[in-house]
Amino acid sequence: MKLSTTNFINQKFYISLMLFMGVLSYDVFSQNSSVYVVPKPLIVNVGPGEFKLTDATKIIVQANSLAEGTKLSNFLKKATGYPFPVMLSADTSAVNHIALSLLTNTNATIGEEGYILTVTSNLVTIQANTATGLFYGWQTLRQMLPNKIEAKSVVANMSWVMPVATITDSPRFKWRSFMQDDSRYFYGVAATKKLLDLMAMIKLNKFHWHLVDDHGWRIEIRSKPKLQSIASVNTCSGRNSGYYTQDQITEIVNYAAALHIDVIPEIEMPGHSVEVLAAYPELSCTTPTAPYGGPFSVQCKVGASVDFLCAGKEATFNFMSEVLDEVAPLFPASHIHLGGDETKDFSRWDQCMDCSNRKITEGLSSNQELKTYFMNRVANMVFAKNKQWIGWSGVETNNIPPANGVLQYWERESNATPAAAITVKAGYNVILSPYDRTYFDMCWANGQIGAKWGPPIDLEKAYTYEPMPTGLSVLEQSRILGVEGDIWSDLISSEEIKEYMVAPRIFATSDINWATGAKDYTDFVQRLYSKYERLDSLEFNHHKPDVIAKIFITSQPVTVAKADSFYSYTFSGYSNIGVMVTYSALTKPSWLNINSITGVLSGTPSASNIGTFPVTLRVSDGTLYLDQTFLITVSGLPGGYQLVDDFENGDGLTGSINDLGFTIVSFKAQLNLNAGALNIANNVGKTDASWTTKCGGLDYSSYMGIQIKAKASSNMSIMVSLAQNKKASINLTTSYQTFWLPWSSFAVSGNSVNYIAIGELTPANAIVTIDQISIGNSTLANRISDPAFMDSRAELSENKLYIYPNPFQNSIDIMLSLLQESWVNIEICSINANKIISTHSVLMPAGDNVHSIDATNFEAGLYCISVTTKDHVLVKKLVKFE
Ligand code: TNX
Repeated sequence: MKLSTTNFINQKFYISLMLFMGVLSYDVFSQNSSVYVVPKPLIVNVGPGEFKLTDATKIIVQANSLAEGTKLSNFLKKATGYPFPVMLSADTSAVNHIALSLLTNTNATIGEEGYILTVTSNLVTIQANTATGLFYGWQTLRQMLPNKIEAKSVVANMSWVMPVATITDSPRFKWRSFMQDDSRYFYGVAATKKLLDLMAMIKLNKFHWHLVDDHGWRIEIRSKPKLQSIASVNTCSGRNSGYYTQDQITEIVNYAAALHIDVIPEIEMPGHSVEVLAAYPELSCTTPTAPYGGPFSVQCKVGASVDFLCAGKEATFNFMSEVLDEVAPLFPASHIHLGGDETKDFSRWDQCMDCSNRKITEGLSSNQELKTYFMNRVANMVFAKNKQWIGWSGVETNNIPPANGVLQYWERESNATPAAAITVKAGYNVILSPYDRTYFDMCWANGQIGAKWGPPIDLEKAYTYEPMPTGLSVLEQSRILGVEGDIWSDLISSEEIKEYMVAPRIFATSDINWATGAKDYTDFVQRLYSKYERLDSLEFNHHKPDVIAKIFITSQPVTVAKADSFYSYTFSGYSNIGVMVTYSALTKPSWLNINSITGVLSGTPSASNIGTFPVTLRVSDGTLYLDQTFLITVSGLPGGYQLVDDFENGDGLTGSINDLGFTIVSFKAQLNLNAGALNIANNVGKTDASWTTKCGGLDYSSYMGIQIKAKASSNMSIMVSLAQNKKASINLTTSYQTFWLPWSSFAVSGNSVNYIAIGELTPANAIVTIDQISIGNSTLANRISDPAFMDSRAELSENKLYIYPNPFQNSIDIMLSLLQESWVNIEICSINANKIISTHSVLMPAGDNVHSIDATNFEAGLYCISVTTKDHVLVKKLVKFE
């Protein structure tokens, strides 16, 4: 499959000439993928535009995607504070939602774990063959949102946007594994879950749990109490005691399952087992003077003990059988790891009477054959539980694992790769974890903390590992199951150090396992930078890039703003040496402000700001800086109709309409900008007319204000009608006159700014319909059917637009009649919350249409519904939800 990355966003990154601590560094790179996702997705097509999460965004699911939709909702809620209701629906036509669905016809390209993620400006869809695919789809979605989406509590003033994109993705390897060694240092439930969380974000799917070794037994075996009371206790300096109860194991296994991670327990044998002998010395070899050795103790020092489980005694196999009887049911995964490594010094078996007898009775000629016998017997116990087993290299003979085991090669790459080729050619499955590439307990660099028996593993060394031997057939290649990253804990004495060794090298494990195509370290590093901030949000300690200090820009600019609406975008940068950075703008439009601490860009462009402007932002740590230039396009209304309800002045309708004792059941208004002055951009104040709703004078009992401010020389007419034969008197005032206008339309013309207010509705409880307000000679009806005012698209025919019922309850029905097929946008704003809460884009045929909007999650209050074709706001109505 071909990897193609297309980037439509015109964007360049520059690292300026930097003088730092006497080191001159010049580094220029350009972004080659504007989605910073690890692991790299297969096919990415980006932009233009963005999708924005709002407090009205819904998650649409069917029964079989409900679980993933709920997880996504819970994830997104944390940082945004939005509700993200999960709705069971087959109808995915409404906008402003994220729809998760399982494909009804299997898509072979994406396979069992892949997904197709489509982000448009008004909806997001994730499709997959399986729930796992949906899960990985939202892991990608998650990484396309601002880094702060990982925050554990609500982050204010954020614009939660992701770039418009289509991503088709599936993994290269199916065994994408990470190992944690709990024996040498016991991490406990919370730390283990934290690692699983990180693994899931980067699509690792096997958690290999090294639970037992010389330094501690960490899984409760109820039939073997001394494993708990003796083998799990390690009081040596730098080590600790503890074990996972079976309930905790189940808790973690279930937690992992929700993250689509299988947990593979490792029960080491026959070496690396001295902690078992400390508890049950009778399982050790005979000595020249006794039936078994000891006393043994749970080990302190690094390195394997020479004392193994005795291969001659039946008690050893009974012990293993009883242990596996308890272990196997706790782990639903298909495999159990049986260790089998590092039994180089067989001196104990050599001197053991029981082992000698075993060799004689079984016709075994070497200790290696005795070990094979040992592994065969235990492997058969595993098979009896319908599971496969895995062994570390060292367990095999001539590259062939005993008892059809999966062989995990840990030798250095130069040995492991050719050995793996032999094993797979012989028909066996292999997992690769060469210590010089994947053992993340190795130091990052010489002189730093960590193991030194292999080479330092920096990020590049971790990332550039290519596991596939050359010259294999497709079938043989499929037996290379995948790569494992390993965190051994021999030299680790805290969770913090573990995390530092793990991150971000674990991202290399992820990319190697998932990404197809040529490795590109620069691209990997670029994708990785934004993950440092995520690790910070996840409070996951990490190693920082091992280069001279640099500033990185980690945000994905969104470059479209809309006139008259609030624009907010978080510009984020990162200093790799942890120095605090500040933000500034070198060039920017005047309406845009930047917060120097948070990097939030915000402002409200007016119609006069329509156009495209370069914005150059600078992130700086005081010494170094990095500039990023991008273009912001302010798109406006193309002229024609505009009704501006800016809900300013305290939005007097909020909560007060009830106090007034009546309900506006519908409101249609249209401003006819005089034919010669349709170009908004050319007009002072940028709207030829505007209206605001407010309770003037704050005296609700006597005055409800709808103020209309019109440009000089405008003609206005206001028609007011009352429903249900109610009576009302309407007081219209201008700045220079007062008119009483019962039951009729009223026209005013003037040569100065006119203010008209409607007030004093009597009696209380009258239901009023303010049917139409127009400025100019046209009425709504003739304007919308007049092609001269409209573009070539169909528009509303007649003023047939009804919103009912009102007050609405669980749904709002919008009825409108079109002259011909047209896209119609419906925007619902909450007057109480003073913001747009939901938008719908619907392609409607000519004729009468009814569009229903689910309002079950709306809170009681007043809403404004505007109906737009193209960019023309045709009508706004006030409706009420009880
Ligand atoms: C090798 S290779 C081990 C572990 C140690 C690790 C330390 C292999 C299967 N075992 O027992 O913890 O090195 O780096």
